[in-house]
Amino acid sequence: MSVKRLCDINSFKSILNSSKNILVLTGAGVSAESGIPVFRGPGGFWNNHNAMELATVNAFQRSPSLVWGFYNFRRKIAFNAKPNKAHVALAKLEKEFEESPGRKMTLITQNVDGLHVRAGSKNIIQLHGALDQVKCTNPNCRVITLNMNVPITPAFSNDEMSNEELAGIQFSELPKCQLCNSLVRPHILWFGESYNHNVLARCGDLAEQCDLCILVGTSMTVYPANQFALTVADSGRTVAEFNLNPEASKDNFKFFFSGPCGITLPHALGYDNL
Ligand code: BV8
Ligand code: ZN
Repeated sequence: MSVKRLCDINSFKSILNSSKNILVLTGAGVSAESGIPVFRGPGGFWNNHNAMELATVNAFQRSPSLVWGFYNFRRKIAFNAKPNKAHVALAKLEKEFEESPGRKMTLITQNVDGLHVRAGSKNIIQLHGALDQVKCTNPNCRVITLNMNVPITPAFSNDEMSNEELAGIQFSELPKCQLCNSLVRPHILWFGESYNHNVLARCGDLAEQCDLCILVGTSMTVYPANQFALTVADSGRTVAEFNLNPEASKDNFKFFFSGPCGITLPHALGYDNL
């Protein structure tokens, strides 16, 4: 890394305290200490499938029951997980900003586990959807509903089912829309699916307008979610990254705090007694 990286808390805190408009971007690493496997690395596999292969429209069209088996597994982990101190610290920071006139904090998360919402974050964009919501596949319906059922239907009650057994689950046993009885899918943005144009435009505006970007627990792999922090840094504004290691970090990110963000983030934000 050619540029010297600041990781001194006092310099960070003085920039934080003078910031009016903060954009926080989080990825799977912010939920790792809550027991949610990150996307890449060993956690990115389920039943010998790479998560990336299953998080696609083609996979769902090929075998909706196998993909529902994958999401049923992830829903169970997410719904039983608890927000960790990084989630709580970000919710606390947002509340502090809300209470000081003229200051704003917005959180964009790539995660679908819902832990930021459960920690109390309100000004949040769940860019890739949420595990606790399902969407009707009927193009004339497409209703999105909250669904916390674990298992998603009784057919998925055995956690040890093989890929073959999952693929063999009958269509009649898959989750259906309460309005039109069509098949529902996870309300998740899959690989190859386009973002809602307005949401993407809003995220771009937030990246253009913020005076500080706090980047937590992301490998910066997924496009275009990986562009927002680059927009901030490329325009000379401050990006402070919190990650286990500088694997995907950029030279023009002004701060890099290395280590588990459940420890480094509350400390940097001055919340040592969470
Ligand atoms: C789109 C829902 C067009 C699913 C997700 C080739 C090259 C480049 C790009 C592409 C390409 N081929 C295709 C693309 C585009 C593709 C893409 O980016 N693919 C990548 C993977 C190659 N993108 C898309 O398809 C997107 N759509 O591009 O449409 C378009 C574009 C613009 C405008 C209109 C249309 C849609 C992508 C949405 C995918 N859905 N989630 C689900 O969850 O089931 S993304 C998925 O990956 C997760 O949400 C996850 O959050 C996200 C990103 O990964 P990370 O969050 O970064 O997690 P990762 O495991 O990678 O890293 C964890 C990090 O945490 C590591 O850095 C680690 O060090 C750190 N960490 C771990 N523990 C800790 C920690 N840090 C701190 N503390 C810790 N304790
Ligand atoms: Zn419907």
